[in-house]
Amino acid sequence: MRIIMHVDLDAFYASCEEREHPEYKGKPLIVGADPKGGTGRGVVATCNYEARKYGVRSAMPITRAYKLCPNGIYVRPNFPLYEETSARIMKILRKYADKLEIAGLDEAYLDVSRSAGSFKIAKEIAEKIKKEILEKEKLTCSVGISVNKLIAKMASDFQKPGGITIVTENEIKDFINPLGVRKILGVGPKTEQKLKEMGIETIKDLAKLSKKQLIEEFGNSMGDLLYKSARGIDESEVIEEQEIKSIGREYTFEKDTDNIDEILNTIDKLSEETIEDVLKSKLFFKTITIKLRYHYFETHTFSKTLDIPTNDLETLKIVAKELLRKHIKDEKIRLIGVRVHNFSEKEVQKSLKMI
Ligand code: DCP
Ligand code: MG
Repeated sequence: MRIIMHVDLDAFYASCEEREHPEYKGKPLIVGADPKGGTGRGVVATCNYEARKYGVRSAMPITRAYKLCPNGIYVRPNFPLYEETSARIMKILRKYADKLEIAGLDEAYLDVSRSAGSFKIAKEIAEKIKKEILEKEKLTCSVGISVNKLIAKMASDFQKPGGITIVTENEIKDFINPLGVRKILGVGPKTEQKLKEMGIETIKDLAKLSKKQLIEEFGNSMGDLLYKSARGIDESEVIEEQEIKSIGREYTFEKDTDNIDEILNTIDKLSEETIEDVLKSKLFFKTITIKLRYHYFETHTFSKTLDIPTNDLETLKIVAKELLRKHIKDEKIRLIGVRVHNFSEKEVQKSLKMI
């Protein structure tokens, strides 16, 4: 039997901010765009549990949050802080796992089948993890423990903040039946809406549909996912990522800018730094992605995949700038990023190089 743990930090960005600014504690705190007295653009990234009492939620327009909670503290996200904190937390988690899969800045799956051997020991490990993260990082997390990733993730969400939820094989059905279909990883607002129109709201409802029906309605891969998930089945492994997935650089402007020369020069600089790392890694990339974050905190990424792998600086600069010119809106930019991925180890003959 497998024993899989999902660890998810509570109100992650907001908790990092509270730790750095103890004066925020106990007050509703919203991390995201500037509400500008109710006229701001952009969305809530996250908020602490005090703010959630007012109905504020992740991804909600900041104007709506401001209506719900005008007296809250509103701060812009400090991504370097969250990234550094996350990296230290993942290091802690790694010690306890046979295999660790980092699923986001604030969440990871741990395969503890061998090191725990039983749910009882797995719970003790979860308690140790919570204690160590609290002592070292002053942050709380919630943990789900079950026989696969799907149920472990649902379980970590079940008693937030701070809970440890164990769902054994025999308990899976009762645990998932009353949950909304949206709790299934991979089910977004569109699938949720479509299911709702079919009269399906809970996982119990979903389990009544045949595999054939689901595949007809949602296609092979989503149909199969829905069919298996409704039965608590998930065979996917916890996957350690050792190899480099992407290389890139980001820059936050001192002052938000719409000066196109300044933006293009920055892309050149970021491209140069990126290529330095690419050359060190001896890798060749096929895909180039730029990231644009506007002053109101909306973030977009745009990519282009080349026909052949390269490590060429000029190619990177040209494609990155072409992507920028094609997609930039007439708004001030807060952050810009250049990233390359889709690596291979072989270069194709130089004479074939093309964009
Ligand atoms: N996040 C975001 N936009 C979203 C959802 C999340 O920017 N729509 C960011 C902010 C969160 C972090 O990702 O702090 C982790 O996401 P979670 O969904 O785990 O949310 P939280 O950790 O904030 O809260 P919870 O206590 O519910 O886990
Ligand atoms: Mg979280």
